[in-house]
Amino acid sequence: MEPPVRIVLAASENQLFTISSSVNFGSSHKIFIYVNRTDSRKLLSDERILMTIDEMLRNAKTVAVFGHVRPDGDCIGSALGLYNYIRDNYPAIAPAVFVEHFPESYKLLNGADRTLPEYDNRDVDLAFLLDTPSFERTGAKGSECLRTAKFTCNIDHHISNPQNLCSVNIVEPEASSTSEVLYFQLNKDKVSKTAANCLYFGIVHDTGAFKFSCTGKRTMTAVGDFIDKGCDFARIVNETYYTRTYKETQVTGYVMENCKLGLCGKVVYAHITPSEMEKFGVLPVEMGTVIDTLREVGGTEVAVFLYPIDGKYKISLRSNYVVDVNKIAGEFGGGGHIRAAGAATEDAPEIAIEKILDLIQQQLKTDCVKVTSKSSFL
Ligand SMILES: [Mn+2]
Repeated sequence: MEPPVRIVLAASENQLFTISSSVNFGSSHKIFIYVNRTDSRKLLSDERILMTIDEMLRNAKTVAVFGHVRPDGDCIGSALGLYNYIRDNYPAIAPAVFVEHFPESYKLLNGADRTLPEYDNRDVDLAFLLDTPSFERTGAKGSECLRTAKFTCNIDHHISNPQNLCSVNIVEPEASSTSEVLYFQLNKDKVSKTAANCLYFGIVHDTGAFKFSCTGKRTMTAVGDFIDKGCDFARIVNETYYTRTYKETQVTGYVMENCKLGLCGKVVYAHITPSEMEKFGVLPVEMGTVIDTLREVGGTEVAVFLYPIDGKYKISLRSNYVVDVNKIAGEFGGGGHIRAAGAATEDAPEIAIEKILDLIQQQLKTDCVKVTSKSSFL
């Protein structure tokens, strides 16, 4: 396998703009890597500023990996994929993965039981920030480490990413997942079955098991490679994506029973209050998949779900074909992707939903009455 070829396209005073042609299967998919030249922390001399992840790892003794707050499948999958890649190929490095609490079902991934919930102030040569588009969204107190580490690297696929957070920023908004971005930056021959399991898991979770429009040819190329490596693909989909705990099943049923349709049936929306969550005995981390069930309502373009978290409401937004929900999340100080985004609000859920419906209405250019029907078992 040939190593990625990186070509410098243009250089300005502050930024070296490069394109990597590591994609060697005829796709027009482009990878842009921004090397932050204002960042004086360097492991390598300036002439060697363009480097692969392997080059970064060869120059580091201590490595830490971070993700975002309330980590999802792609966050954990990419972090553990990198963890296993380092363990398999760089035995002298003991990588530390700092991630917040994640669902029990993710624990079938190798290394999931070795993760640490909070950065412990250790010295770090090389810190990775995965699946995270801002320092505010960094989980496990990682932003402290990203400020002090000798060298930092951000690998992500959020369209809201400013692409200047770290020393090196590998951000591909067109990619299905951070796990996909990461895989094409690694040496494929050095990706083991265990690392492949983690990256496959991340891709499955961010593509809704390959049914969201972010799924691309390259996504499937990666998955084909993982299957060649003996990845446990059937088990991972069944046991992590299509499995819910009993409590999660009950609370999902409750939300479905109370969801409403708006904008002539183009929007399905729901919210749950703190006391209702308490009644079901569920934590915010167990609410992450509710939106995926909500968006299954036929004929809808957008699904909106609000649930309480840290004294505020988390807004989850999903769209199918037309509405840019990243833009709507941006109105609330959040972001994400065009078809999947999130934010937090201090508004009461009814008020926030009213605002969201207005914003969707502007994009759909419909003059429908906002609320058209209430779902009910009657
Ligand atoms: Mn992701």
